[in-house]
Amino acid sequence: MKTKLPKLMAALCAGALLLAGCGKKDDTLRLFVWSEYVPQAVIDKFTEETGIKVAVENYASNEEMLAKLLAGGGSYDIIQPSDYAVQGLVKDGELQELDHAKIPNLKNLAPEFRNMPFDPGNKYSVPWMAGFVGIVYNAEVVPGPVVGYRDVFTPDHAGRIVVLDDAREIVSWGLVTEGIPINDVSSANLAKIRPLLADWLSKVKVYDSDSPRTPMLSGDTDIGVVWSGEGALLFEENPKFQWVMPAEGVHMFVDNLAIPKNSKNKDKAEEFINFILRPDISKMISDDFPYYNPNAEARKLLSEDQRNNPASYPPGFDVTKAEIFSDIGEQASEVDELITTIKAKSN
Ligand code: SPD
Repeated sequence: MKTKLPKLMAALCAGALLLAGCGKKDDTLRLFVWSEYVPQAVIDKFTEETGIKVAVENYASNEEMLAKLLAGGGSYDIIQPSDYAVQGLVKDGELQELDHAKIPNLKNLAPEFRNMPFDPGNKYSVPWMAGFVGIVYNAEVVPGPVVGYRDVFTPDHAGRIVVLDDAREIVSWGLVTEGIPINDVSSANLAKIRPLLADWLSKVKVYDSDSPRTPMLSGDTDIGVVWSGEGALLFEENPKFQWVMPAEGVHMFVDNLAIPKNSKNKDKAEEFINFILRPDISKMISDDFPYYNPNAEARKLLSEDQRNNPASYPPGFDVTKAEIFSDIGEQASEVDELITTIKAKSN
């Protein structure tokens, strides 16, 4: 036994993900972030400048991220939760408090993106990008006018529609169409919008939260309800892809960086957060993923074309008055169940 023990220890050390206790600490920064949101060039530049290695894992919804994080299925140093997810994580004590002295570039954020209601004082989170969910359509095929959700889910477009695979988002389209506030997700309100959503979803061809622009580009779909960054990329590709802020109502989402309570690399995580708040780095993010950039200094570096993209910066839309999702606690499972059931029935 005595002779085998060192070999066993060596094997365990070699195979272990976290090497603490084996004389060496794993100092790779582990990111768990939305797909199609963090440019590889940004990661590479961070590693080049700091020597810190980065590993990236992706998800396609807040719920997917929360399920994995809370089940302890991964060991992450940075996550990228949206507004309502930050609020829930803070409430449950799942995030580490940020040391603002280590993040001096916080000053670059536009005032309206500091101190947001889901995290007053940016105690636990820092905005990455903001955006909207709206309608995109191929004007060469869809004659219009397209002003709201009701113009998307018509018999004419049946089988030619792409939508986000995101239950909370889909439910919000039904709620605003029925004149119900987006955060009023009671069982009674869900029952009220069920027939409308069942009708709408029966006409959907593709559910895609990762890259809903892909079926639009390939011509598999003609119209869809997608993230504004995806609409902006389509518009950049070809202005025949028109962007519409739905007349029934639009909310804004704010996606953030935050450090989970189990991260052992807090200093490096804060270094990364400070890095992405640099105007030149934040511009690199906008170049690849043209969402609404909350970094006022970075926005000054954008080209006129970037600032005039109607999906990135919708003309006349006042972000300071925009509604934002809030944490709905236990009701989240009812939202998920509603959409899962409807989708299963329309298959
Ligand atoms: N591909 C990146 C998509 C980011 C979308 N933000 C999520 C908002 C959820 N309410």
